[in-house]
Parts: sequence; structure tokens; C-alpha cells
Amino acid sequence: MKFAASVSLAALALAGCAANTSSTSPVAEVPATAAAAPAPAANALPYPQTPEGARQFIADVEKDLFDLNVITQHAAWVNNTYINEDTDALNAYFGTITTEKGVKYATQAAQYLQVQGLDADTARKLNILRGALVLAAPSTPGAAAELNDISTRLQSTYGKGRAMHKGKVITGDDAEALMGELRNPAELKEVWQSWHENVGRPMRNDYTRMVEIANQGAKELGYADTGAMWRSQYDMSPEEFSAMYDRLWAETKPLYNQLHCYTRTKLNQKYGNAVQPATGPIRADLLGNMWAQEWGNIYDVVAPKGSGDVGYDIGKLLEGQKKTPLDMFKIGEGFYSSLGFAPLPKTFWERTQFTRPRDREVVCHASAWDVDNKDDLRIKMCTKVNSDDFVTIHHEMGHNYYQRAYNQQPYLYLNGANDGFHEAIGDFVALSITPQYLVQIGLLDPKKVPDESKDTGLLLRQAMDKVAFLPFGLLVDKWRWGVFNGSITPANYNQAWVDLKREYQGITPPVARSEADFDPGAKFHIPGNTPYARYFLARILQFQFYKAACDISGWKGPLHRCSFYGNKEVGQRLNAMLAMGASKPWPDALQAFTGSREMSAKPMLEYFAPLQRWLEEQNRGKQCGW
Ligand code: X8Z
Ligand code: ZN
Repeated sequence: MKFAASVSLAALALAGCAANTSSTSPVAEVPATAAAAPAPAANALPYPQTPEGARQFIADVEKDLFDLNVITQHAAWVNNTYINEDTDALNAYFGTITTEKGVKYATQAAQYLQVQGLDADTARKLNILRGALVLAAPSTPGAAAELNDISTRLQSTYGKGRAMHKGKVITGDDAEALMGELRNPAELKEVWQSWHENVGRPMRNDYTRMVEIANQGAKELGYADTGAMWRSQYDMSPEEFSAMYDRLWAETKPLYNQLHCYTRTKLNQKYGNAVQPATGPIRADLLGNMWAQEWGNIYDVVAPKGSGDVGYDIGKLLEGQKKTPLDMFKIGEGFYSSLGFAPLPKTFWERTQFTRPRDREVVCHASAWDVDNKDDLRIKMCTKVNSDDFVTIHHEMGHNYYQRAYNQQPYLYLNGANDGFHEAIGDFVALSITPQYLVQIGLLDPKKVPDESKDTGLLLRQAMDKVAFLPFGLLVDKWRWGVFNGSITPANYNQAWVDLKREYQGITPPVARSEADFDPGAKFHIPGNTPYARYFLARILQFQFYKAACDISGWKGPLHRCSFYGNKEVGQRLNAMLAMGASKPWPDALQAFTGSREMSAKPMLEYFAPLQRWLEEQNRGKQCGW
């Protein structure tokens, strides 16, 4: 299993981004599904089943896991940044130990949870420990090792993946960037198809077997399946979580539908009926992103006449000033420093992987790490000088500043309030990258700051990334939950993925698919086993955080023009929430910063309200939907 008891787990995971470990977040109650399921097999307990025995158990576990986690992260880091047979073996070796220990501790935690009179912290930590696994293995000898061999192989296969462009082999990070730049449908199709088929197809058997093992593991721990285990990590029952998830989508879907309708019209005008019909779903490779998850890269295609010329493009500004990836990282750090956060440690600059090394295989998908669970912060990226990576740097740094803010917490609380919080921090900061801010840091000429007549364009550019993402963020784990609960079987793995993309996103693949394909494997988080609901939650949460920060800073204008750059009070209030780590249920953390205890799409809808009205006007008379 991937054990994510915390930190690192978190970190790694947190990285959520970091592939081979896992993260988890706290659960406040024994999940309802777990209570209904058979009790985990008895496991000899090291201390009596008393409140004091439980406390001693937790103290030992926290010490043991802290140390194990550090060495496991060292192995994972070297594997992620230098893939070969040896580092795969090291990663699988430490992963196996972590899995075996994680299963043992989770089983024991479930037994201590039956003790009456536990103090609140011990009960919370036992619950965290019990649900800390991303992938559990059953206790059968060899199962944990097989699981870790498979998950390491899946991750490394993704890292080594290649695509084709004009008949030439290209790396995954180049393919990703090209999908944003190319406007020739035949070339787009070639890159899309080659990536999905080279990378996804070979993973199918490994993935199928991995699901079997992980589900056996989850069942042994008393969960219905691995998906139910994942959904039990949110201080509420899995059923309540699913209801909240669907409610947030219902609130935002009308806005997405308008954006889809408008974008389809523009694509139809540009490419013609043969490539993009005026009705029905949108062809997946035309949206500027390999997974059609964020569409900002085709802003030039959809920009409205007049109000659409926002006067700048961040990628071009960076290029124009010959900024390097390192410069981009320094700009990111500068934002956090302006809020009062201490500079990143010297080791960050020494150990971070800024760009793709020329002579070895790596996992390019961006991730943020805290290798020693204290201050050994690092980012692993294959940075390109473009707008996507400028935002991603702020995103990854959000993870690192969060990790450092909670590093005084006990081991089992070294994590975000929930995993959506971890994903939202850097994005929320990046919402402050307004034209005015770009002037402040010398990237934009003050004469080029777009006036209010350009607001529609600015909002549309943001919506192409933020709003377009919502159904994708939602469906990735709808697919995985279905795989784990058996409603999606290996016989329809691919069709179910294609169907979900059509149903939620209104997207269709550019070429026919079959069950020889395994398109989910072409998205990092599937072979990387990183739960994805967190990114959907983060899209919503980041606007809640942003509105709170703008309120704290006394902003009175339209929400989308606010930048809290340089505001120390925002920094202090933010730090107070971050420093809580996972020590309290997430509504407490949310309240500490925003005053609210509910996740709500209202701030996001307020931000985009002027755009939504404008889109409705543009789409008037059109048959929207697909
Ligand atoms: O995976 C990431 C980060 C690392 S946690 C780069 N993101 C999701 C993705 O790329 O699919 C950030 C946005 C969504
Ligand atoms: Zn992230």
C-alpha cells in the first residue's frame, strides 16, 4: 500500500504530486462504511487496550513512521529524478516496508479505537492512522511487495513515456507544451494519439492487478473498497462526501456549460465543421491541453474581438525578458516573501530539479517535497518558460510553504487540513497575478495595463483554466471509484473513461478508441496513484481563500481585480491556518481563515459573474449542451 500517514506521506503525496508515496488526510470519525464492514483481523497489540496504552502506541508509531518516512522519501526522490532499474528497486523496497508497516499500524489503530475514554487527540490520530493508506495491501505474504513493484513500474513507465510529432519522438513534457502551441489538427491528433497509445496501453494489465491487490487490502482494513477508503478522509462519512462533491458541481455546471458552448462556437469558426462540428462534444485535442483539462492555452482562438485583447500573455512577457526557469522560481518566492513568509532554505535552491536533465529519465510531472519533514523542501519540475509553468511554480511552492508552516506539528498531523487545502494554497496565491501585480514586479509595462474595458477578456482567460477544469477534476475519481467498487470492470475500463469525459466535460477523443487502449493511464495521477478529488475541491476552495484574503486586505472593487501581494496581515492570517496542519477537522481550519465552515462555490461564481452574463449573451439562440 501506499502509506501516507502524514507528512511525507503527505509530502510525497502531497505532493500528491509526488508519485510514489501517498498522502492522506485526517478522518474524525470511524467511517460509517468501516463500522458496517467486518472488523479487521486481530493483530497483537504492543500495549494494553486502555486510553494510556493507546497513547503509548501512538507515540511509538509517530517516532517510527517519521524515521521510516524520511528514508522512504530519499529513495522516492532519487527514483523520481533518476529512473532506472536500481532506483526502481530501491523505491519498491522502501515502499514495501512502508506498506507492510502501514497495514499493521492501521489494523492496530482500529483496535485501539474501540477503547472507551480516549482523549481527543489520540482518537483523532488513531483515525488518521487507520485511513492513512492510498493503496493498502492484504496481509498475504508477498502482496505488499507485488503492489509496490507494480506501482513503481507504472510510475516509471509514465515518466519514461514518449509521444510523436511529425514522425519524430518527443518527451512527455515537450508533448504537453506542444499541445498548447500547435494549431494544426493533424499534428495535434498525432501528438494526442501517440501519447495515449505509447503511455497508456502498456499499463492495462498492471493496473488491473494493482486494483485487485489494493481492494483486498482495503477490505482487510474494514473498508468496502479502496475508493470508499479515499472518500473517508474528509471528516465526514464517504456518503456525505459524495453528496458535497456533487453539490459543488451542480452549483458550477451552468457556468461550465456556457463556457463549453462559447468555446465550441469559436473552434467551429476556426476549424470548420469537418474538424469541429457546431453541435455535440468538443474534439479533445483542440483545447490546448493533452487531457483537455485546462484550456487557457487556446485563449487566442476564443478571444472576443476588441475586449479580448488583454494586451499581454505571461509566457510572452517572460520570454521577452529572457527569463529563465530559475528567474520564474525567484518571482514565485518573492510573492510569498511579500506576505511575510521566510525565504526558502538554501538547500531548496541546491536540491530542486528545475529542468529536465539531459541525460537521464525522470518523472517530469511537477511535485513538491519535504524530504526530512522539517525544512528539506524541494520541487521537481521540468520547467518551460511559459504561462502554465509560471502558475505551476506558485502552485508547488504553496505545498512547500504549507509543509514548513506545520512542521512543528506531531507526525500524524504533518498534513493539510484536507488534501484539497494542500492543492489550493498555491493556486489561490496565483490568483493574485493580476496585470497590476505584473507591473509591480517589472514584467509588464505600466502603459500596457488593460483598462476595465478588457475585463471580459481577462476573466475569459482565467475561466479557460479555472472553470474548464471543474468537470475533469470531478470525473477522474468518478472513474477510479467505479473501478474500485467494481461498477467499471477491465472489460470496459476505456469506454467508461471516454463516456465520463463525454458526460461531464462534453469532450470526445480525436480518433476511435477501443479496449486495446487504456487512456486513463496517459494521465499522471492514474499510474501515479494520486487521488484526484483534491484538485476539484481546490478549484472551489482557492476562490474562498482568495475572497477572504481580499476582504482582509480591504479590497472594495470587483473580486477579479484584487491582488493581495505585499499584504502582511493576509500572510499572518494564512499562516495561522497553515500551521494547524491536520490537527483539527478541516472546517475549523477553513473558519480560521475565511470565517466559514462550509466549502462553497459562491466566491468562484461571484468572481466569474460578469463573464457568465457575457457568455449567456454570446450564446443566445445557440443550442448549448452536447
Ligand atoms: O498535479 C498537479 C500539480 C501537482 S500536485 C502540478 N495538478 C493537477 C494536474 O496537473 O492534473 C495541478 C492542477 C491539477
Ligand atoms: Zn499540487
